[in-house]
Amino acid sequence: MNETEAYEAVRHSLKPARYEHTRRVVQTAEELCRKYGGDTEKVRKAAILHDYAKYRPAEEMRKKVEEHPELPSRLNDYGDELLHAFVGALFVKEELGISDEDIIQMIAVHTTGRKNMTLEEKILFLADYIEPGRTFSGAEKAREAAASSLDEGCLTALSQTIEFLVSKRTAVYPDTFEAYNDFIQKRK
Ligand code: DGI
Ligand code: FE
Ligand code: FE
Ligand code: FE
Repeated sequence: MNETEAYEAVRHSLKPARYEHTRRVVQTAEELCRKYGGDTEKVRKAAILHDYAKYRPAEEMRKKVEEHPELPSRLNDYGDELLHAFVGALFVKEELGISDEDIIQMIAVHTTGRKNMTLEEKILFLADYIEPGRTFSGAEKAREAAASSLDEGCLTALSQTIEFLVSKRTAVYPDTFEAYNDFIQKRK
């Protein structure tokens, strides 16, 4: 599947505003690749497809988690927002025939992050958080951090996400904490 076909697939799956978000994530991820390296072609493809499952019914995604032993069953205990990333990674494999594991993993961890993220995973995770359409308080702080360090950008995004979830009394997925701890412990 080439980029044009990938864009077509998401254009039909996403609302117009979400499609525009996707285009900005691709642009931002490409800029981060230029600055910090990484496989631009893979990052672009993952960025195009990253929110592919955003509008799938939560019930369908929860069922998918139950049916698939390769997806951790605890995913169903953390609210529906997480599912589009992990289940979306499975859908792009099954429905769009994407077979590149690096691309699939980038999509799977784009919402939560994880311990030992690859360069490309960090870039997509951060691009999703700082694309120019993100106007929430904190996005600008993450942009500033990202200007001098990819890891500091990710750490800022992770810590603000955790603060946000805690302020809403929402459960935090363990991978999000593990990603946060990992960046803190590797901080120079
Ligand atoms: O899909 P997007 O809106 O572009 O962005 P995203 O994939 O980063 O999803 C953001 C949502 O995910 C937001 O509502 C917060 C939620 N989220 C992020 N990390 C966690 C989380 N929700 C839970 N329960 N636990 C997390 O660790
Ligand atoms: Fe997302
Ligand atoms: Fe399957
Ligand atoms: Fe997104």
